[in-house]
Amino acid sequence: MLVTVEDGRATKVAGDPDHPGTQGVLCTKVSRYTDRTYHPDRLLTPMKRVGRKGEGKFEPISWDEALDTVATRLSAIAARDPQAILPYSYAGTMGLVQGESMAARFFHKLGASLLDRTICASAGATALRYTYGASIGMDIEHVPDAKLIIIWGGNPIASNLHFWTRVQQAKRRGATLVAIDPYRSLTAEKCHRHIALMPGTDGALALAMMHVLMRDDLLDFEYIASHTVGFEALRERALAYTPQRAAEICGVSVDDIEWLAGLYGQLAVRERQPVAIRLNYGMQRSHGGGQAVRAVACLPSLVGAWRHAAGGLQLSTSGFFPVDNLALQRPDLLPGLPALPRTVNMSTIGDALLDAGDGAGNPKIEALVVYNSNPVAVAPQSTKVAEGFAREDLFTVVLEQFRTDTADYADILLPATTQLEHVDVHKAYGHTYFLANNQAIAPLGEAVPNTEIFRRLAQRMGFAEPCFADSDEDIAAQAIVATDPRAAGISWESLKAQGWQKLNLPVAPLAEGGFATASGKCEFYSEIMRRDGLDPLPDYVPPYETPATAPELAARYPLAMISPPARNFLNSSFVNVDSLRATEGEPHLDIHPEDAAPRGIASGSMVRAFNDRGSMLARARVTDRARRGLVVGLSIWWKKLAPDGKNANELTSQRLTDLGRAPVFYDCLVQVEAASATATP
Ligand SMILES: Nc1nc2c(c(=O)[nH]1)N[C@H]1C(S)=C(S)[C@@H](COP(=O)(O)OP(=O)(O)OC[C@H]3O[C@@H](n4cnc5c(=O)[nH]c(N)nc54)[C@H](O)[C@@H]3O)O[C@H]1N2
Ligand SMILES: Nc1nc2c(c(=O)[nH]1)N[C@H]1C(S)=C(S)[C@@H](COP(=O)(O)OP(=O)(O)OC[C@H]3O[C@@H](n4cnc5c(=O)[nH]c(N)nc54)[C@H](O)[C@@H]3O)O[C@H]1N2
Ligand SMILES: [Mo]
Repeated sequence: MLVTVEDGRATKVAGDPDHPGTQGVLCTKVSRYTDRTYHPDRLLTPMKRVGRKGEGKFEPISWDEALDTVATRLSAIAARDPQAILPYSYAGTMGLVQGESMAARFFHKLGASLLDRTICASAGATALRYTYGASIGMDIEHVPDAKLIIIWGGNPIASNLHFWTRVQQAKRRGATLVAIDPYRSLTAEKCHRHIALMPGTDGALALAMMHVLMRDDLLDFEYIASHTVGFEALRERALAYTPQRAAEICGVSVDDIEWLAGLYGQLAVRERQPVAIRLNYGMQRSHGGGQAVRAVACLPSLVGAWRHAAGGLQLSTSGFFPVDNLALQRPDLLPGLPALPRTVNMSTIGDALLDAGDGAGNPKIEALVVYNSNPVAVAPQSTKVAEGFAREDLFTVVLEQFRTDTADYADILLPATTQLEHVDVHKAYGHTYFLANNQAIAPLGEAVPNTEIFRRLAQRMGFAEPCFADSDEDIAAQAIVATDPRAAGISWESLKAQGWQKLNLPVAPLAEGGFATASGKCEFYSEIMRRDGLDPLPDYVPPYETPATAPELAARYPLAMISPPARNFLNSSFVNVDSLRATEGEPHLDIHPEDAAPRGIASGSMVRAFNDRGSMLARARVTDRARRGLVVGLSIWWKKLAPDGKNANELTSQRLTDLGRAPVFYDCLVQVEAASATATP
């Protein structure tokens, strides 16, 4: 991103036309980044709460008062049990410097509880680790040469624009595009074929595709023999998933499955053409999300798709980046090693805050320090999250740019800089370039970077290790493992001068195998999973909440609800930028005409979606974009900007995925009624 600065003020942001990954394009929301930075509601001084928790009444205080208050409270709690302190952070910035560097050092030295950062990607990352050994895959820069592109559980027009640009190039060159998505998203409607399965059933679909490939000998036997483990066992498993059986589970036609598997195998094996799968997050947000990713991840190895630069699969490229987490986060500072502090899962923060503790190794959480996250809006079952945050005996510190739903519960609010105002280094989302975030403007008001807040706190708490004096540039320089061949020629010095540098990777990284597993092969059968007490083969693990698995619940709440990201928001970021919120309008719920009619719901009317966990109001859009049995509420709205002060996470559950302990946002049964049928909220 290039920033134009005039008289110290950022006046324009634009994509860097020279960057091959993004080709000069910014997505809608980030192109409004200056509106966000200079937003009249920016938090510009430290504040202390003067109203009730959640009410949002604050008064400015000095940095000295704020830091003294925080240091005093944390020291007192740490003297009793540092594990009663919990950091909470995720995607506000995923920069290596402003994310988990100085913050991690601070909490490690303190001996605070560890946070299991599962809220987004851990189901799929765990599945890939078992299957490929790491989050690695094809380089999407070659996608324009693919002949078939399967967009599986992703909506790249909204959430991965730079990949979509390349998909369109491939389409112009004759590629077939397929979307696998319960919802006819902006992306699905532009694909040649859309397979609208029920949420959480992808594992069955992938196994039935394998069934067809095996039945019809559409297999790359040479690749399988040289670069995979467990083919015979996988064959036995897949043969149980006939297209007929999977069609019933997924709610799709047998023809959809036969057609897709046939085309995939025919192109890859018979015609030796590149076939690509972009696997995204949609399929990961149900009970069986981990195993679904594992099943899909086996497909390219069965047909030898990796042989081509434009073939294979990509979920994430993060495993390619040689990042020195030990230097950044300094886990060696933990007191009491080799024993570790307890770990708290961020995806069940509601229950964790409401847990009274047991006095023995599992204390009640007494202090919470939130940065880079808005859990009251984004974490599942948010009625519980808000109840936890409202605890009078909880001391809450929030580092923020804005007064979010979470900030409203803070005892102390600390103003953080935006990315125009600080230094950082980034891995990439879907491409393979390291990026430097150079500082463009001076911090606004009294805002300071996260790193500086933890540096100042460390000093007040008497943490004397030299790493607490590292500058942001020092930390940036420590982030990259200089000795790793993938980082040859890449250092902070060169990166900050050039802005971005591509990792040194083979053009088709898995063409000759070389997976990051212990065997060096793609593990259809995983001995490590067996040892971990898990099913060593991919399987279909049904959602928690379906008529088949929870018939009594489904009788009361017959509709499956998903709440994927809206195009103009970034999770809950940007929701408060008026121009972007105006484009999204208001919270909507898409519902199929045949589900709307019997409920007396007309397009444009207010509806209430509810289950035993909570409810939310939304404006109905009666549309066959949502398949029958499905409702879709694009997210993540700030609760306080919604008509009833609620969002989709009032309805989601705190249950976890089969692998990776991740949330199941899209495994959620609800009922919907016309809002007029209920009392006003
Ligand atoms: N504009 C925008 N871009 C973003 C974000 C954002 O909030 N806004 N968030 C960023 C982040 S943190 C992430 S993790 C990614 C997420 O972005 P994606 O990886 O695209 O994932 P989702 O948006 O969760 O879901 C994508 C699609 O999956 C579908 N889906 C839901 N359930 C299922 C299912 O069970 N199976 C299948 N096959 N499909 C399903 C949804 O209908 C949706 O159209 O996007 C990133 N990019
Ligand atoms: N229902 C439903 N819930 C979801 C999802 C979904 O699809 N549906 N998606 C899930 C996913 S994939 C993810 S990744 C999570 C994301 O959830 P979060 O990690 O909470 O991400 P955001 O909602 O973007 O909130 C980040 C906050 O960090 C702040 N911030 C940004 N930069 C900085 C900084 O430099 N310093 C500080 N101190 N603060 C900063 C922003 O102002 C913003 O309020 O939400 C999850 N929740
Ligand atoms: Mo995410």
